[in-house]
Amino acid sequence: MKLKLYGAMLSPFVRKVRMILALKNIDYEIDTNVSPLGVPEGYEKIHPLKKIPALVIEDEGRELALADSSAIAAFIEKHQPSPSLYPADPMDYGQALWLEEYGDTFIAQNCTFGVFGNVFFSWARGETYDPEKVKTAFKLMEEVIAYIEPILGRRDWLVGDALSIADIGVVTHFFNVEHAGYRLTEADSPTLYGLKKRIEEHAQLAPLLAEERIIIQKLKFDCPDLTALRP
Ligand SMILES: N[C@@H](CCC(=O)N[C@@H](CS)C(=O)NCC(=O)O)C(=O)O
Repeated sequence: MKLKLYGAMLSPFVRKVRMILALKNIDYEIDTNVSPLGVPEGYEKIHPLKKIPALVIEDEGRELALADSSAIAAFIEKHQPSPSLYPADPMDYGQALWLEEYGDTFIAQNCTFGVFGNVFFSWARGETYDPEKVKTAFKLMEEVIAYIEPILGRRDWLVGDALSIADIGVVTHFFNVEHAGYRLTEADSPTLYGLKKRIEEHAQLAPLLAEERIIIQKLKFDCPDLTALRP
């Protein structure tokens, strides 16, 4: 089976898929020439909404173009169940799916788009970011922390006792906030900070983040320090 992933590596959703592929040690090709700044002609045949990521799967003469990180993640799990990123217990499974969705929607719209989207894409367009949008995003980040902290409690992972799609789907967004100029601190949330650190230092995931930092350096992105905008 041949897999080709489409999407720029700094996208939280592309990172989500790359982390899953790395954890399962699956080989794939990647076309990073597709981003919110522009997609190649004909990309709508792969992703009708022209978003990233998309995954094209070729297997014994069959071809499938899959759009949306959650559909891609579920496909990868079926394709290669081990190590499983979806809890076996039905209630844990439901909770993991919900937390993935919470990351894909509320956290993405508020934290990623309000901080990284605003700061990084303004820079890419030669414009100045809107600090008010960053402040609003940071207020909403407090809501996220308040919701996530009791779920995580004193455990290592959000659901059950192993790294799951829930951890990846939630934490991916905090790497975008960091790329844009704010690194989550222990004072923000000791437990979420700990979870992010476990992912950041994970032997199979750390190289992906290192690769992203090199991309940022190569782009010569003038990363601001957003600390003063925190409430
Ligand atoms: N729910 C989708 C979200 C994908 C998404 O919004 N991707 C962003 C980049 S991070 C995008 O392509 N934005 C361009 C657009 O909305 O036109 C997923 O999980 O794949």
